[in-house]
Amino acid sequence: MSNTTAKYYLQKAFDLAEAIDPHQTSPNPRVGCVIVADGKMVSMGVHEKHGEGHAEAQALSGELSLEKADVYITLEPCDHFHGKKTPSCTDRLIAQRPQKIYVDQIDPHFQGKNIEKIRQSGIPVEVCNFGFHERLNPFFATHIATKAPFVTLKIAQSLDGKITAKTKYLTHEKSLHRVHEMRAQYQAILTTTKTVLADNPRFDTRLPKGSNADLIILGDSELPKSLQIWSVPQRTIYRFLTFEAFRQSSLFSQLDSIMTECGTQMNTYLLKNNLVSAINFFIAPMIVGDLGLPNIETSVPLDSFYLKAYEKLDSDVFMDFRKV
Ligand code: AOF
Ligand code: ZN
Repeated sequence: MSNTTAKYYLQKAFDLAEAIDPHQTSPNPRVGCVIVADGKMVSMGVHEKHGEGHAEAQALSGELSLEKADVYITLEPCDHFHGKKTPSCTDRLIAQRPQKIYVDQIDPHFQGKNIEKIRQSGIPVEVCNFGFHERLNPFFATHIATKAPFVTLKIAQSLDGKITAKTKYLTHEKSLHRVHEMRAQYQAILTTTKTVLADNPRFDTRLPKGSNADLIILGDSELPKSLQIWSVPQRTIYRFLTFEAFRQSSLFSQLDSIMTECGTQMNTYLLKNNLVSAINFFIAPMIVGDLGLPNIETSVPLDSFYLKAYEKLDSDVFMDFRKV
């Protein structure tokens, strides 16, 4: 089997998983699986919801003979562990004996030991490392490795680095839409009482499909019930006095992903204290001058970040910087 064929079918498995809202599977990763026999895709499966069937289990349901079939999965199959909610995919694959299994990446939970177990049973397994799993689940990978969430500093600013202006929004419709897509991907949004009082935002996901992230508010100011944040359904609001208090809480280690919607001071604090995994800039073609507040208030070298992607969003520019 050529590398190109493995990539083609793992891409199919990736496409299935990419269509799933990460909120639904969280804290589990998004995983896709396709089964191929005689050069045809005979079955596919995807992990749709935390606690429910895994991608392999979905693809293997029904009367499928695997004798001449290859199985492609974006992640190493799972095995038993304390508190696990579904049966072991490793045992199921061993019982159904496919011809060969292609896995994109190992699961940091299991570190390749399930792949060894399958190989020991006589079924060949190839680990391809095309990066599909990481693209599907950057938060899962960071959270498992560090027990801390993946924090994205979101900054919408003018060309001269100002985050406020006379208008309510600096950036344009496509950027605002992208921010709503981001809100559906993260488990929580981090903000401050200062930002909530200044902007009266909702911090919800205004998309036909997509759930609301929970909201973490730092600061001690009172937040009157008339503010819009209180009228958003189906999300929890947590309050902490400081970031340090939040960091010490059990919530911090449970969350796999946070995006920020903060002002100058908190942006500076998070960057200076090395608490950020990514910085997403939305840059509007506007010079605000001394009519606005700066994105960050001190000099912070960004040597440990690289530019992962950039994109033109109408007349705005989006830049995604990631920690090396
Ligand atoms: C897979 N296929 O589709 C997913 C996997 O509590 P459970 O039974 O849902 O198991 C959760 C663990 O299984 C999760 O932490 C991760 O290591 C793995 N996820 N594995 O074989 C899947 N979603
Ligand atoms: Zn599984």
